[in-house]
Amino acid sequence: MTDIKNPVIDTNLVAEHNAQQQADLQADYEALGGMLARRGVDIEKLTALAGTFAVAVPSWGAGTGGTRFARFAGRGEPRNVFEKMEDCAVINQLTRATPAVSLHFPWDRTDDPAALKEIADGYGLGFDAVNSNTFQDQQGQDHTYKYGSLSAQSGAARAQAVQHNIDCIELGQKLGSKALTVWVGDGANFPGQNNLRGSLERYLDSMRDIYGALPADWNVFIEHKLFEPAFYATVIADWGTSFAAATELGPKAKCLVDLGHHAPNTNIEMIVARLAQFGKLGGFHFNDSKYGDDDLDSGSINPFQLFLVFNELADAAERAKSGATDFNPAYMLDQSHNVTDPIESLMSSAVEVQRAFVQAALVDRNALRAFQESNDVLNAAQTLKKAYRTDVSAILAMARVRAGGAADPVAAYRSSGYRDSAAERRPAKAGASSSGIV
Ligand code: LRH
Ligand code: MN
Repeated sequence: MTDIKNPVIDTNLVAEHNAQQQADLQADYEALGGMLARRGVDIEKLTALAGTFAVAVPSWGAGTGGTRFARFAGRGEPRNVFEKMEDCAVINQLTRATPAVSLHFPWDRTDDPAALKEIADGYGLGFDAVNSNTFQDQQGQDHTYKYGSLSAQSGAARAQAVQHNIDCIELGQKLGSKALTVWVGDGANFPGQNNLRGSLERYLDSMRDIYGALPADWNVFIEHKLFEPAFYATVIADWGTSFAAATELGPKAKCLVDLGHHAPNTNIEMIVARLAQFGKLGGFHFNDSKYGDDDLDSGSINPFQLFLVFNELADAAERAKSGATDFNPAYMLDQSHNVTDPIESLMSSAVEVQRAFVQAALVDRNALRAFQESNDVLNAAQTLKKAYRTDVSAILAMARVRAGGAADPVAAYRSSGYRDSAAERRPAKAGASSSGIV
C-alpha cells in the first residue's frame, strides 16, 4: 500500500468500490491461481511482479488531442500543467501503475518548478523524461523551425534549438527528471530539398552540444519517426539512424521506440531485441496504430504486438540479470485522445501495458529455448501463445487493490464524478487549446 499524501479521489469511495468488487475478484483470483498452479506458476509471485510495474503518463495526453482537421475540446480540460498533474494523480491513484509524468516544454513551462515539484510530491508523482519541442514556433521566437531545427541550414535556428534543449535539461533537473527525449520533425518534402547527409551531419553537431550539457547521471533519448511532418525524408527516420546517432554521441545517448513511428507491418519487437542487444534501448512511447502515427490507446489495435515487445524485454532482462548488466528502459505512454475521456484512456492503456508485462513473465522460457533449439517450431510458437492467451485481469486487479488502487479504475473514476467537478472548476477558455498537441 503506497500512501498518497493528497489523494484527489475520495479514498472512501475507492474502498467502497473495492468492497463491492471483492467477492468476484477473490473468486476470479483463486480460479486463476488454481489454473496457474497446475502450470507450476505461483500467482502470488506474478501479483507481486505486477505491483512493481510502472509506466509514465504523458502530460500532453491529459487533454483532448486533435488532428490536422479539427480538435473537439472535451469537458473540464486541464488548462495548465498543475491541472494536468491533478489528472495524472487520478490516473495513478486508481491504477497504481503510473507514478511518474513525462512533461513537454514549452507546453508545460512553469516559472515555479519548486511549486510544481511540491504539488507532484503531494500526489505521489515523480517526473520521467522531459521532452523538448522544436517542431513548433513559439510566439515571438527569433528563428523559425519551418525548415528544421537541430538540422536546419540556418545556424541561428540550430543554436536556438540547442539552447531550448539545454533549458529543458535545466528545468528537468529542478523537477528530478533524469532524461531528455529529443524528437525532431526535421526533414524534407521533396527530393533535392535537402542534402540527406548534410542534414544528419548538422543534426549530430547540434546533438553533440546538447549531449555536452547532460548531467553525469542523465540520458538523452533519440526518438525516430518514419514520416510526418516531413513526407519525403525525415532526418531521424528509423532505428538504424537513431542507433548510429546514439553510438556516435556516446554512452548517455540511447534510442526511444515510439510504437507508432514505423511503416505498417514493421517487426517492432525485433527492433527492440536489436537495440537491447547493443545496449542502446533507452525507452518507449507506448500507443497503438492501424495506419500511421495514430497515437491510439495502447493494446487497442494490436495487443499481440505489445505482448511480443514485452516478450523481448523479458528475454533482455533475463540476459541482463545473468550478465549482471543493468537493463532499465523507460516506459512511457504517448497517446492522443480525440473521442474518449483522456483519463479513462490513459488508465486503461496503462493497464494494457502492465498486462503485456505480466503475460510476458508467464512465458516458460526454458521450454521455449528447448523447442527453439530442437526446431520444434509449432511448440515454440504455442509457448508464446499460451502466455498471451492467459487472462491475467485478476492479477492486475489484485495488484491494484493491494496497492490502494481501484479494482476497476474506469468504474471507480466514473462513480467519483471527477470529470463533472473538473468541468465546473475549469470553465473552458473560449477557442484557446490548452492541452498542447495542436
Ligand atoms: C512525435 C511524438 C513525440 C512527441 C509528440 C507529442 O510524433 O511522438 O514523442 O514529442 O509526439
Ligand atoms: Mn512519441
